[in-house]
Amino acid sequence: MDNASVEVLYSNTEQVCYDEKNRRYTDEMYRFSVLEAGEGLHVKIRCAGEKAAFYALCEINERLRDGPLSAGEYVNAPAFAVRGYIEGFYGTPWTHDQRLNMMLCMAKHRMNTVYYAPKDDIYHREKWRDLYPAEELEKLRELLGTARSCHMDLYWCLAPGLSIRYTSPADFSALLAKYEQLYSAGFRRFGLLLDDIGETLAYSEDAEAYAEPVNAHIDLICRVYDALKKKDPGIRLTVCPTQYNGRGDEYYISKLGQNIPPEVSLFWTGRDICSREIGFTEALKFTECTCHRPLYWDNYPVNDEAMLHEMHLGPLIGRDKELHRFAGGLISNCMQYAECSKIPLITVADYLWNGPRYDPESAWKKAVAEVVGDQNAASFLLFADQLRTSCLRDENAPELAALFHELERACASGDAEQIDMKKSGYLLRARECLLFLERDLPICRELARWTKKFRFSVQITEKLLGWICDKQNTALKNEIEALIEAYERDPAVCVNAMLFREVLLNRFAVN
Ligand code: LTM
Repeated sequence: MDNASVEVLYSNTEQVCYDEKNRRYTDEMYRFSVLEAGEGLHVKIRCAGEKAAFYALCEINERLRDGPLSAGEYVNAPAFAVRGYIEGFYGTPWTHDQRLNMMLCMAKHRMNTVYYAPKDDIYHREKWRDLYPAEELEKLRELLGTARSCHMDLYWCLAPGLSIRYTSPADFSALLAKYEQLYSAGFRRFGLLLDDIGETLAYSEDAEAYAEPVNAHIDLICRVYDALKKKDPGIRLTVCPTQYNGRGDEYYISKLGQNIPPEVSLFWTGRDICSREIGFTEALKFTECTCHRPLYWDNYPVNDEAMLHEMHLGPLIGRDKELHRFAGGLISNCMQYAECSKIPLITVADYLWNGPRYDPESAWKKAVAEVVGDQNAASFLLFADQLRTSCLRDENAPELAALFHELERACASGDAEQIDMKKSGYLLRARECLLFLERDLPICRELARWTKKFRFSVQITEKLLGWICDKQNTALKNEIEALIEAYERDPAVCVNAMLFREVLLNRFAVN
């Protein structure tokens, strides 16, 4: 902000404000007045503390991207109290720099929570008993420092469930020693993750002592929480249960929830592992049965395991606008592709800040512009349009489908100018996009597999655009069919070949 003066007044000695709209106390609410618009801008921020002042500045910056600030009063507070992401996927963990960079980016979008839980960090899961070597610990310490400086709560998580003996005093000591190591590095927020482990107790001593896994899990959670609380009453603990999706009234999750302290947070992925929709009635059922508000571990945009051929670039959709009233928070599980994850994550941040006013498509366009740059956004959107397939939706490439429709119409009416305009407009953007994707940038490197498929898709589209107005050309039709077959052999998910086939089968034809 050039020629601007910003004044911050911390107005509440209790460090919290009452947010009428969401009916809760929060230290994240702020007001600011813009006293002079245009040149010589003067902004006065009033809030409870530094975190809210930081959020006010983030909003001011974002508004300035769209043009000058209008004079007036602005008041804002987040919908969800807990807003964040988790590095909780299978696959190559992010690098240290990617982690730092992601945290700064998401803090700017007013997320406030990060979970460190990469399944393939061996010290997190496979070798959970081993302490971090000094160099690794130092990186986690630095991560924590950055989290503090940008007002993020960083949770460090341990996943001992693959091999722990619940009855073993040695294993319990190893578990505490690991938390102790991270406590000494400054961590005060922890996770105990029991997802993706066997559904029966593997050791006979455990089976004898506990009879069923849920009893072992309750006992472990209570012992860990007690020990950590004794060390420091200020610590926080989040648990991921073994049954982490469903209706919320099942035996395991009800018993677990009812028998662990209410202040321990409980992760829940919704009806499914990757839930297409998350509604507030399900959240209510979960709360009623477990005595905990669900802390959603939202498996979007993650694309590991069975989803590894998909690239999830679309915006978050299918989450109830009022979910914040019934949930403890929402934590979005990311892709191993850090740069690409930013696009959907920015839309998640928008939803979490203001669910009732969230508009997926406009949030998405802004996110794309931020990540790839304003000058590349229009052409990149054409590619991103083809990378929407995920657990959230089956429909893909609505923009391309619309183009086929428009061209059919233009050909039917013999409007040569329209035909030319449509074709050349699309192909120009596609070529611009391919030029961008060839650049040596982190996001382009991450997208390489999908770029290859997109190049193919553009080639088929170009031929189809010719064929729509030249349907007697059977040689061209055969050529396109052969190309579609080859296209389908590449497992990377881009436009569904069905769309191309529908054009060839005249499903878009105008009668
Ligand atoms: O969702 C949970 C709680 N656990 C795992 C994640 O680590 C994994 O990334 C996702 C998506 O495959 N599915 C899981 O079950």
